[in-house]
Amino acid sequence: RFYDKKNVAILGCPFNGGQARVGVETGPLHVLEHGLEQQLQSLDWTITSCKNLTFTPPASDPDEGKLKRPRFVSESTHKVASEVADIIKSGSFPLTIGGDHSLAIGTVSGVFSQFPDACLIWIDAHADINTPASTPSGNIHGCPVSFVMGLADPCPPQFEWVKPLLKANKLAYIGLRDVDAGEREILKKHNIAAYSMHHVDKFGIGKVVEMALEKVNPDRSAPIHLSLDIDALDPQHAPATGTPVRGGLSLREACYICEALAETGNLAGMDIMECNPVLGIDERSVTSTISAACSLVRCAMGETLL
Ligand code: 5AB
Ligand code: MN
Ligand code: MN
Ligand code: MN
Repeated sequence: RFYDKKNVAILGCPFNGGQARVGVETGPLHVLEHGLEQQLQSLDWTITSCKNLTFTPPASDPDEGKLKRPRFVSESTHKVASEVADIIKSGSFPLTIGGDHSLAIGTVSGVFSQFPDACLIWIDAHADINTPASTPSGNIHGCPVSFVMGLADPCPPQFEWVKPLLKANKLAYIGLRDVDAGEREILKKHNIAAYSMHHVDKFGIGKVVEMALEKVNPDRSAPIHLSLDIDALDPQHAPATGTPVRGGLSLREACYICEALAETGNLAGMDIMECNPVLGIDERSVTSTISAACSLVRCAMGETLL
């Protein structure tokens, strides 16, 4: 294990600067109000800290090329990176609750600064690997992977602190179904392991997880960081999110991924991102999204292992 016995530190990140829709910053509060702490405690985890960070937008934050709110995202994710690194140094498992997925610039930087040989499993409808040049929207939540791989060339000046710690052969995706043309090129060029919904249908989720682990963690000994975007789930199960795409993972398939990673005993960090309660059309759609997020965390933290 990569942390002291069943110690977890929860990092709430009420951050929305990586995209345009208000409400995603309320995700952490909803997840915690749903009882996640008690749920983890009943799985025998000790919560060593549960901190809510505060993020204050700078007075001035002009676009950098196409990128929107570059300073706000950079300063916020830098803070997250150092918090995550501190959590790991203190011997706890870092569980980060977003907030939008640009936060992963921070979580991945923090985890890989402590575990340079780690690998990254990215569960998402989207590849989030746009560069400052390829981004169609300028929203940085569509770019975090390219930043931590150092593909942003030139690196935007605000993000000079981000080190290229993630190598292409240490990254695997599951759940993709909305990948931009520029992203497709990048995935091909770097030969990145990418399992789309097509692969999930073709091989079944069990085989897909096995193939992903074989690619990024062939001897099964490296630490694993799991970054989970709730929009990986089909909108039927997680409607309250900013960029829903139909035809996604069933709740069981997503839970299975988390369980299989828990089963490796090598999880070293986890993100649960992009729940946006404000976008739920009614109370039920909010509750189902938040409760799905909590289920996925519990599965990754051992709930369904017998
Ligand atoms: B999410 C898109 N590829 O770059 C872009 O929700 C969508 O963190 C990004 O996965 C979605 O704007 C980012 C079109
Ligand atoms: Mn997504
Ligand atoms: Mn994402
Ligand atoms: Mn999204």
